[in-house]
Amino acid sequence: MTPANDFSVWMQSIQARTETALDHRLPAKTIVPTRLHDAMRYATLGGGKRVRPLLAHAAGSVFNAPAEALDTVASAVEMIHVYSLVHDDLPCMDDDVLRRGKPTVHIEFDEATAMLVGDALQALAFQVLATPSLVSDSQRQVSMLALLGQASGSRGMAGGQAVDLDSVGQQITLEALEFMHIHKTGALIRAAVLLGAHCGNADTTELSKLAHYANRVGLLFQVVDDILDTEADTATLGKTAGKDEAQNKPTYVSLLGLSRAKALATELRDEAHAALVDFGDRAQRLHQLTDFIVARSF
Ligand code: GRG
Repeated sequence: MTPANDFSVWMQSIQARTETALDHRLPAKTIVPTRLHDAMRYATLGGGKRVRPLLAHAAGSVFNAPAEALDTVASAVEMIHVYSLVHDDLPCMDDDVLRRGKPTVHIEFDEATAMLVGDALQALAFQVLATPSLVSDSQRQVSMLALLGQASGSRGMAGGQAVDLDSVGQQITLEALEFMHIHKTGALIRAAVLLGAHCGNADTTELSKLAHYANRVGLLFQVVDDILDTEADTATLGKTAGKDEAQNKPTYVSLLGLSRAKALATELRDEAHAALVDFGDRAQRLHQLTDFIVARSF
């Protein structure tokens, strides 16, 4: 099997097991309140690239982490991600009607339900991460809960979203744009990598090397996202294309232009690969995933 085929098989297997892991951890839609549970499942299942679960599994593979623990942390991070998408799509934020190729939750259900879907997914993520004996050292598990809390809250994703909302129509510097994305998109990507590594009992030196890798990949993900928003079409993206420009949002493309944004993506990709050098072949999946994040078309 060529390396590209091997990666594709691995990626599909992680995406499939993530779907199953999420399915098992979400309440059945027959359980009261049935409409809320139906909407949580609608938002979470059957779509998305599952980049954060893939990162958690790839980081775990560096340390031979048990697959069941990785399914648990991957599910928790994906639930936070889905909650952020559902809230981001609400009329009071990005006001979008299409996500993962289907109507957004507030269109398919209603706004109040979409609010509650986000709230409930966020709570469930922490409940899932608190699974008894997820890792052998309970103190480590407490650190993992704190890590996800920090990544999701006002010093992480929610804070980045606040800066994003404030920046609409503003001229901002490249440093301010980077601050926004390190928080809005990067914090959860970093959490996915570190939680995966924690499942394999990574030590503090290893965690800090992976944090450096994850910081580069988080920004890389966003630069590529900005490029795709200008270059790809709505059908391919499964969400409305060209929204950043339409909403007058500062992006890497609006600040740097397309060709410098592409050059920045190449630079960040190279830095991400370099950050993995001490892990040798054990980081093969992380290397492959980094290249996938650059080459993705949606
Ligand atoms: C509402 C607290 C709160 C936060 C929202 C992450 C976020 C903050 C909003 C999402 C809006 C957006 C388009 C962000 C840019 C990068 C990004 C996170 C894209 C969506 O992630 P993908 O491409 O989506 O991994 P899939 O559907 O593949 O999971």
